[in-house]
This record gives sequence, C-alpha cells and structure tokens, in this order.
Amino acid sequence: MTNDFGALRLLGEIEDTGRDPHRGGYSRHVFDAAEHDLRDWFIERAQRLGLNVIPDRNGNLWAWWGEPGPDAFVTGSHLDSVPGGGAHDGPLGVVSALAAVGRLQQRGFVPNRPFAVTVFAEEEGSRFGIACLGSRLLSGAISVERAGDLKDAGGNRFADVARAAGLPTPGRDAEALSRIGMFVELHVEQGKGLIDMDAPVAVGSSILEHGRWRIDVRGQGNHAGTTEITDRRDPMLAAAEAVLAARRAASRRAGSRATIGRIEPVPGGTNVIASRVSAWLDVRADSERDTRDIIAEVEQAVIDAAAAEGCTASVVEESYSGEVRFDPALRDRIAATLGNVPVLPTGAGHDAGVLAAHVPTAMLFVRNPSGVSHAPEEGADDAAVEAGVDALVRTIEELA
Ligand code: HGY
Ligand code: MN
Ligand code: MN
Repeated sequence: MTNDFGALRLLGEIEDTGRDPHRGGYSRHVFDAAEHDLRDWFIERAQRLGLNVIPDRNGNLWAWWGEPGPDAFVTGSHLDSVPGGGAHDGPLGVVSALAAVGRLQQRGFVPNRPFAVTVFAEEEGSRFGIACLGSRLLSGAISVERAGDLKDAGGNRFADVARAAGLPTPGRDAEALSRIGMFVELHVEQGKGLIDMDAPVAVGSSILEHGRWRIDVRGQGNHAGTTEITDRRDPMLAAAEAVLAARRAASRRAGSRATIGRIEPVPGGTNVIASRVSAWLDVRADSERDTRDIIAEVEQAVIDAAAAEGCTASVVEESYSGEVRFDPALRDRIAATLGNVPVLPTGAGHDAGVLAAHVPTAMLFVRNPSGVSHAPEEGADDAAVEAGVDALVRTIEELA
C-alpha cells in the first residue's frame, strides 16, 4: 500500500480548501462550507484507516482505533483557522495523527489501550468569539447557556447554528471527558524557538495567561465634511487610544503581549464619522497580575479618551484562561522517549490547554521556518513535519 497517509501528502489534499482570496491564507470557520469540507475529508481519511468516527454533542470529532473506552490515549488538534490564517495551525496536528496511525498500522502495531484521534471545534473562536469553544463546552469550562447565546458576525446564535449542524444539545460531556486517559497535541510552533534552537521538534511546557476583552465606544455619527472638529463626538479617537495604550502597557511588562487586531466602526463609511465602534483586545502575560494590570491601564486610557471626546466607553471581559502548566510527568516521559528534545513554552492557546485542567496533557511543537503564525507566511518545513510524525509515532508506541 502506498503511504498515502504521509503527513505532507495529507496536507496537500486540503491545501486548496478554504483559501481566502481577499486576505490570503485560509479562512475556515466552524460549520462554514470550508470547515464542513475538512470534516468530511477527515472522516473519510479516518475511516480509510479503519477508525470509527463518532461526533460528540459539541461538534468535536472522535476517530476511535478500536472500541471507545476509558483511559484512552487521545491525540489530535483542530481544522478551523483564524481569518487569513496559515495552512498548519491545527491541520498539522490532525494530519500528523492520521499519518502516525497509518505508519503504526503498517508496522502491525496495535494499541494496548483505547485510542482516538480528535478534531476539536472552533478552536480559534473566529466565528463565535470564544477560543477553544468545542473543548470548553466538552469540559464544562463554558456554560451551555453562555455558549448558546454567542453570536457570529451575521447575528446567528451558536445554539441555532449548532442545532442546524445536527447538535441539538451541546454542553458538558462527562462521558467523553472520562474516556480521555491522556491528550497529546502536536502543533506547528507559532514562534521562533525551534529556529533558535536549531531543532525540528520540542515538547511543550506551558501556555501563557490569556484574556480577551471587548471595547465599545459610543459617540455621535455625523458628516465628515460638514462637522467642525469642535463639534465632534468621534468614538474612533478612543479606539485609537486603546491600540496605543495596549502597546504601551505590554511594552512595560517583560514577556507580555497585548493586541487589538479587530476594530469594527458603525456604520463604517469613508465620509462618515462613526456613531460607535467595537474593538477586541487580546492580552497574554506570564502572570495574572500583569494581565490584569494591562487591561486596567487600557480600560482607563479608553474611558479617559472617550470622555475627552464627549463619548462613552465600556470594556467587557469575554474570556480568560490562567497559565497552563502541562503535566510534568507526561512532559518528561515524552521528552525522554524522544531523546531529550527541547522543552518550550508557548504564548498560543490550545485545546490541550483547556483539557489540562482535567486530564494529563502534553504538546509536541514542530519547527516553523518563518516563525510567523496566524498569517499566510506560517509554515512547517518538510523535514520538521516528518520529524514531528516520527516523534508522535514514538510517543504513541511508548504510551499507547
Ligand atoms: O489564540 C490562540 O492563541 C490560539 O491560536 N487559539
Ligand atoms: Mn491559532
Ligand atoms: Mn492552533
């Protein structure tokens, strides 16, 4: 049998799915056409490996190698992307898991414990605004009421979209959670650590503290050409101040990151003073204290700038996750199995970070020659991709 389950070949099979001609890269969002095509592709590929694919109540896919059961070895990642994202963030973990299963089957390996490959839903939160929505629902980290009321850009509620996708009762899934004995997620590195270390693969150690806030500023819409500067109540001034205040606050705290990458003025006309504007702030730091101090600084700057312009502003927390430390015993066992590969922290959130509160989790990172992620320039060199599959194969042989 040709090795048509090679990770590079599998990546090639989906390289045209969900391309974004406007932004570049890929836009694959939960339950949209592209993500639906990727789900179908994954199900077909998994079934060709003899895996039994069972969707759970939250839109996550579980491809079982043998019978579902307790204390399972679970590996996988996600297929959805950020708007204009790269080809590897998520899919690399999924194709590497399929490739590892294919290679192990060719060697006659049979797991000694239940084994599943998973695809988690809405990991990026690009459609409904909360990252890792599928694993947060699974683990109860978000209430079904709150999740159900989340809306996409078109005003569609998650509950209604999920129901239309055949998921009438999303929510905490104690049975699915209880089956996980350990979760190992392989992921493209989203920084330059492995470039600097000149290594193809690393084991993850931790994930930074991470929060998302929505900023709303309200003013008075008006005509750009007839409204004197002194007569304006332009909410964009406070939005602009938020961007600058975020950079100032993070720059003063080593290792912290604060980003406003999304601003939505209403009505959004070139010759129109906006009546209101929404902006979303993403803050990461290695302590809750720094994270909270950054948001407090930005909030005060926004409120002051809004008041100076005769506008009003509000800042609402949308999600918050504390620092994640992956299971030390699992981390060290995998690092030893792989011959003491580097151990790397990350500032990127992952489903493994959500599950870490419930089951032993670990991550494998694969070198990204650009060090860029959440952009079309994201990549993973072929040698590193193959090294990643090798590492996952050896981890499965050791632990499953
Ligand atoms: O935002 C993150 O860190 C992840 O890519 N969802
Ligand atoms: Mn991502
Ligand atoms: Mn990811």
